[in-house]
Amino acid sequence: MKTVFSDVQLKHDPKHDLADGELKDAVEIPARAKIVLKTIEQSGLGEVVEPEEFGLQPVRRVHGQDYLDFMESFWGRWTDAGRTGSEAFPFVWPVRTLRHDVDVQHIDALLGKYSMDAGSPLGEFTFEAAKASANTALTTAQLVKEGADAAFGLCRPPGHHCGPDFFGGYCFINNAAVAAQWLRDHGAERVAILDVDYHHGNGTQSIFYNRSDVMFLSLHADPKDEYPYFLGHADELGEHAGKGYNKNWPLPLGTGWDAYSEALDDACRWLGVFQPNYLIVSLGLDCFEKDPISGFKFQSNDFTELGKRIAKLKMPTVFLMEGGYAVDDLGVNCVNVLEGFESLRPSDENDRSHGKS
Ligand code: Q9C
Ligand code: ZN
Repeated sequence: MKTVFSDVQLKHDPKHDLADGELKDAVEIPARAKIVLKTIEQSGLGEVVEPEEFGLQPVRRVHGQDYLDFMESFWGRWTDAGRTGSEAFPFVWPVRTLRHDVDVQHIDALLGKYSMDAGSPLGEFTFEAAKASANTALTTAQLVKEGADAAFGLCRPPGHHCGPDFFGGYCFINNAAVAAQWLRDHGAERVAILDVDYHHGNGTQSIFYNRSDVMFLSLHADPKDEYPYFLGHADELGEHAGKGYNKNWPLPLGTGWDAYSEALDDACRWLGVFQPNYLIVSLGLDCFEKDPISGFKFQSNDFTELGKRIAKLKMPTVFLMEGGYAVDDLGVNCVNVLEGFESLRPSDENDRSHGKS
């Protein structure tokens, strides 16, 4: 299968990560994408192609114009405000009892208004890289729409924590949501998103929570014990038209492949009933036992099994990278998923465009 990636995605290069009461070294770094790219190039998976430019129109289908305007204008405002730091961290939010109706203009107020946490540094090139990452997701979806059985978008920065009008969890544009909406806008009746990142995909869930045309299924560390804490619980089943089209499998810290695969089988049954035209996999690789910020116990081989299980669904599949921070092993773990998939679905035999020109 093809991989989509652009070097522009490397321009988001955060230095710090506010975690555990300390300013630590950032973990969502360009080296993640570089090692995945290198391992893919050394594998027999297939060509790496550059994303096409889709512009902001498909992104606007998911994110509010005011949020996108803020992201676009952020660095200018930051430097105009005399800030010299190379990256910004929000630190005040309009929580209960504070006003949402005030038209805030101060840079620190705007940072709080449009974010969910203080752990996602925003730098000069962050939004440029996020737009390139969204183009990668869209190009990957387009390859599958045009007949590829599957394709891999090496998205980075990731997307699944980012909501309609806020960034957070290292995410600035929700790549999976943008790709799902684009497939809907280009003729697909039903799209499913299977989120296998270690963290709950709160942004993606929220974007589609009231809708029956995009199903969201997520397996992740129980938010009782893990970020993002405030969403991702088992009783979140969708609302209004979306009731019954959202499902979470919160799993205990320490979960390994055996328990995980039972939940995954359940998720696959949901997908079998929904019968989406396309499956988008939010492919986090942070369930790995050596992930520095996570608490699951996947071995590298388990990622191969994950790929095989997804292949058995027999659905046109758009893989989009999300998290995963054990940089040294990230390439192998990612390629294991994709090769596991291809071991049951060789891409040359399954291309749905065969016979077409
Ligand atoms: N002490 C993704 O995997 N920070 N985002 C955790 C740990 C948030 C992860 C702090 C982790 C977000 C896409
Ligand atoms: Zn994650």
